Amino acid sequence: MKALIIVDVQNDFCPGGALAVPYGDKVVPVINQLSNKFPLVVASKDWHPEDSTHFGKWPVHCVAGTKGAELHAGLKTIHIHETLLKGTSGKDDGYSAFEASNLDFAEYLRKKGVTQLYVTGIATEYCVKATALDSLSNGFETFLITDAIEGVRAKEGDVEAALKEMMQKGVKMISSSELQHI
Ligand code: VGL
Repeated sequence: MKALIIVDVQNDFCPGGALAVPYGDKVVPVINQLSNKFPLVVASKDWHPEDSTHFGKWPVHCVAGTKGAELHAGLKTIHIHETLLKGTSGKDDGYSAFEASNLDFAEYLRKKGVTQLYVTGIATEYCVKATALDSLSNGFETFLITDAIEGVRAKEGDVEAALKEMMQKGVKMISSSELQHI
């Protein structure tokens, strides 16, 4: 069984947000086209306390309960079965959806009979990569939907390096058009 994870498609990672990813919102229509094709869809949210140590590395973003932490208003949520909250402790970065504090994501997927996880969202070099690599280490066949992700691009080459690392470790690359008839 297949599942789709939508990583951090939140206002603060989209243009106008506190940690805006260039073109972050471009993933929204692509994900909307895909979400009804999967029997199980889960979204993750960065959900930090105001005084998180994570803000030593990054501008303050996705503070729990704020507008910036809400999912992008254009994202279709009717197919989302669960929302994972991560980075909640104030001490952890919470890059991976598998670090969620409100649900053991790996166990949840196993109980539902999921064997393949398809990864989408923001941002390619951080939360998307961490989620895809944790998916592999938890034994799921892992796919990255390459036109449904966007990178921070703090430095040139970061996105390409992240894609290469994921591929070398066993993440399979697929485009949304290849998934139209699953
Ligand atoms: C993220 C940087 C800092 C992400 C989160 O969602 O990829 N990136 N916090």
